[in-house]
Amino acid sequence: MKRIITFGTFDVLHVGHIRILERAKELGHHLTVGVSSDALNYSKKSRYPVYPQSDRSELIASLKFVDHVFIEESLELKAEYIKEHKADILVMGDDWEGKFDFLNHLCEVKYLRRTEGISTTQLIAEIRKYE
Ligand code: C2G
Repeated sequence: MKRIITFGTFDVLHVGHIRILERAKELGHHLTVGVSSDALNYSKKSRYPVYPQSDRSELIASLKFVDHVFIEESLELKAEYIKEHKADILVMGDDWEGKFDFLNHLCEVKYLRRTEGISTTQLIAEIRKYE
């Protein structure tokens, strides 16, 4: 029984988000997702996500391959979250390649390939064209 944990903002949900969560779940039996808080996003990017954290976590929790969702309050708490949720594998997108290898004494750390050609930033730009 392998427990997987992964993290993300998942703003303006799209197929890249769905695919990485589905592939993360295929690595084990139970998938926990840390959805980053609005405050964490603001501190990193100086803007709030389009969808508030309550909507983002509700959308992620509704996916059939997601078993549990919690709010990620800080990027620095990964070790605590891994222990709290008893994760055997940490999954991150390959844009984070190598960045979380220091956690491999706690669990296996895997980076999965991102879906090319789609991103929340691109979608927002596309939608703006219709204004
Ligand atoms: N993703 C993907 N393909 C895309 C876009 C995103 O596979 N085209 C993946 C990312 O690699 C990530 C997840 O979808 O694993 C969520 O993406 P973001 O919302 O951009 O997450 P991010 O802001 O990188 O997470 O602790 C990490 C933080 O929560 C930040």
